[in-house]
Amino acid sequence: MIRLAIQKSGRLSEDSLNLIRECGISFVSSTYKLKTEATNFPLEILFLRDDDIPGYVQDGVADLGIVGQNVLVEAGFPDLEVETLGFSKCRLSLAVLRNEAYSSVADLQGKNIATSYPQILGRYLAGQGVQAHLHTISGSVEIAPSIGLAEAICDIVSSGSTLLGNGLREVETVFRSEAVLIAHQALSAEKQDLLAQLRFRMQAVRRARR
Ligand code: PRT
Ligand code: ZN
Repeated sequence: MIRLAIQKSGRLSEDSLNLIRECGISFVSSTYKLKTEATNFPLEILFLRDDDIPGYVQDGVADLGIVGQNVLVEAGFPDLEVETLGFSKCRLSLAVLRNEAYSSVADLQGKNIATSYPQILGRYLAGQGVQAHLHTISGSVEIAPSIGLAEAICDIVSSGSTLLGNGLREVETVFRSEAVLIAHQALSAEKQDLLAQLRFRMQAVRRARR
């Protein structure tokens, strides 16, 4: 039996469940249950908050997980990735108020930047030789400039309409992300074999979708 952690409810949930089903794996899921067992494959599914998934897989509490690369890299475990899954594509971008003058990332020197991704952003800015004050907030990051908390933000963007709606302009792409399959690094031989079977089926699903 191999244990897979997926997001309980959020942007990754439906696509994660669909992928497992398209792999030919059947299970019953209910909104109240935090785990379920597949009926035709030795798989147990755990439903968790996405932020908890990398740590659980790193520790081996879960053998496998499905999570966004943004959350995986921010958590500090990029090496757990074994397969890109092609859904939940988005980018982590820097944005400033629409009317703010901006010509390059050097303009952020000494500025306050609100973000939920201090690790990824910190590395990016260091690579650009820019020193800024990072304010870590866990949600509603887009409101920070209009209430005077920060001159810029760094947050997840997909369509761009949230930035637009908050009077913000996207100025730099810091990181590109999609959902990935992650695996514990010391799986038993039996679990490695189950992982290989799952990856084979996931790759077939992706080829069939194209
Ligand atoms: O409750 P839990 O902690 O499990 O969920 P969550 O609220 O932390 O995450 P959730 O469900 O919002 O997102 C899960 C993952 O989906 C993220 O980690 C990304 O990998 C991916 N993803 C893809 C997105 C988006 N697109 C996205 N648009 N995550 C968040 N957003 C948000 C963004 O933060 C911003 O507020 O949507 C807004 C921007 O969207 P646009 O379309 O207006 O640009
Ligand atoms: Zn989360």
